[in-house]
Formats: sequence, structure tokens, C-alpha cells
Amino acid sequence: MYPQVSTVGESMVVFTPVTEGGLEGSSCFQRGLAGAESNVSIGLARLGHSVRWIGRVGTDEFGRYILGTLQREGVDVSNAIADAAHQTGVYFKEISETGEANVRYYRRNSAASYLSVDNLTGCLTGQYLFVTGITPAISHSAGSAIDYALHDARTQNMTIVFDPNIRLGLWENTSLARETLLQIAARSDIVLPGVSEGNFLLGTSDPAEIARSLRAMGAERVVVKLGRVGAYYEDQQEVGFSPGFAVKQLDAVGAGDAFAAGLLSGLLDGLFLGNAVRRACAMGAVAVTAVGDCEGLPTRNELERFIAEHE
Ligand code: KDG
Repeated sequence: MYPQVSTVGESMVVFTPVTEGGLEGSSCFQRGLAGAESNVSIGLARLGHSVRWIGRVGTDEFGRYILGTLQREGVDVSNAIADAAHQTGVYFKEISETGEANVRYYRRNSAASYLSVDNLTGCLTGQYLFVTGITPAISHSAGSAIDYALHDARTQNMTIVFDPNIRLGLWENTSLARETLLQIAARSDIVLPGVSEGNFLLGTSDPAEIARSLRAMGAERVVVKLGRVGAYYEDQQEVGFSPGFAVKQLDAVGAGDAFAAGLLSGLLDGLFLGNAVRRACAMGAVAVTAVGDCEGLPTRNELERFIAEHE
């Protein structure tokens, strides 16, 4: 099936302790697949959409695991690059009792950090391009690839969806992070910040003000994620708030990616923005009920059942 969505970014292997003691004390870890853009891809594929993930992994066991898993999920990896000279990135994650994560990255000089403009030439296709603020943070070369992707998507009339996904630990400094992410937001059609990301970028925690500022910069639609509370959304036609769903949160990592997948899915299905945001909130809620960055992403049937049970 021809991809409806293209996305580009770094995927990694994540290890999470399965015994007491966190990263320091635990001797047993569970392996999983991580990476915001591949999480979104899996979310979309499970909802029945066609999606292409473009990224660069090592030719090592972890790279093979990532590509094999994505393929089994139905994600198009035909343009992914296997890099024999560099390793696949890895990260470790311990989760607190409230489901918040403490992460430790081992991704410097990873295969993905060598992502380049050449790797993307002729690869982007579909109605939507989804990008995050993680990719420009990992290296200059990956940042140039994102710059090219935005340009190419614009030329092809694709709708650009941007999740800032701020990871300050990956940036050289905060002003470079702010400047780069605001530039990407201004070149995007749909921007999906969390409220604290809005505050970092624009100096306000007021969702309406965040949306207004991003729209004044050029974004057509803005959806501000308010965690378990729900989400605020705004475009030319609709302004509103969609409440969150009450669930027991086991692992918050990946909630924003599930949200993005739900939103894209709703828009691909032709829903109005408010209804797409409701689907996004439901996706985020289901995703946090399982441990793992992408393991909790529901199929379409599971999502519909969840929404019906919580209506
Ligand atoms: O949004 C979840 C991702 O952040 C996670 O899967 C790992 O991509 C990742 C990152 O860079 O933190």
C-alpha cells in the first residue's frame, strides 16, 4: 500500500529493569523498541494506516531487531539504511511508581546520528510528513536531513506535522534548542507541543496563548497536550478542549507519540480536528497503561472498545 504518512528519525533499543532496584540495582532488563517516530509509525500501522519510517540503524543485532519489528508491524522500512560502520543507539529507562521515567542514553555517534540529506532524497511520500525535535538534536547532519525533509515535503504539498519532543540533554545548549525548534514549528502545518514545551519555547503555559503564538508564526493547526487532563486545539474553524481519559498510568514514555498517531489517524479518516484530538487523547491514555515505549499502542478494535467503555 502506498504510504499515507512518511516519518524520519532515530529508533533505538530500550532496556527497562524488570526486577527491583532501578538502573543501578536491577540485574534483569527487558528489551523493547524505542524512538518517537517509529512509535508513531507502529501506532498508525496498528490503526490500519500505511506509513513509511526512514532512519538509520547499525547492521548489528539491535538494528536487525528494529527493522524486523517494524516490518512485522506493517511499517514500510524500504528506505531505511543499515549502516555497517556505526552502531544502533541504545537507551535505558527506569520508571517511578507514578509512571514517570528516568532515562540514560547511549546514542552518541549512533548510526542514526549519521543520517544525511542523501538518505532522504526521493524517499518522502504521502499526505503527511511527521517529524520531531529529537532528530535535529542528535547531530548537525541529522538536523540538515530534517531541514531537507521540511523543504521536500513543502514542495510536494505534504502536510507537515511537528512534535517538538524536547530532549534538552541532547542539545548543545538551550538557546540553540529553542531557536531550532521554533524555526521548525514555523515551517510546519500542525504543531503538537506539550504545555511545558510551549512554556520553554514561548514563555507561557497558557494553552490558548501557545496556540495563538504558533499560529501567528505560520502553523495552521496547534494542539497543546495537557497530559492526563486532555488537550487544547485550535485552527481557523475550531477551537476547543478535549478531556483526557482516566486510566492507571504505568509508563508515560510514548504517550505523546500515541497521541500523534491518534491525531494523524483521525485526520486521515477525515475527522474534524476536535474529533481527531479525542482519538489522540484516547490513544495516549491506552498507551500509558502498558510498560514500554510502543507496546501499549492499541489496534483499531482495541481503541474503539476503549473509547466505547469510557464514553
Ligand atoms: O517519545 C518517546 C521517545 O522519546 C522514546 O521512545 C525514545 O525517541 C526516544 C528519545 O529520543 O527519547
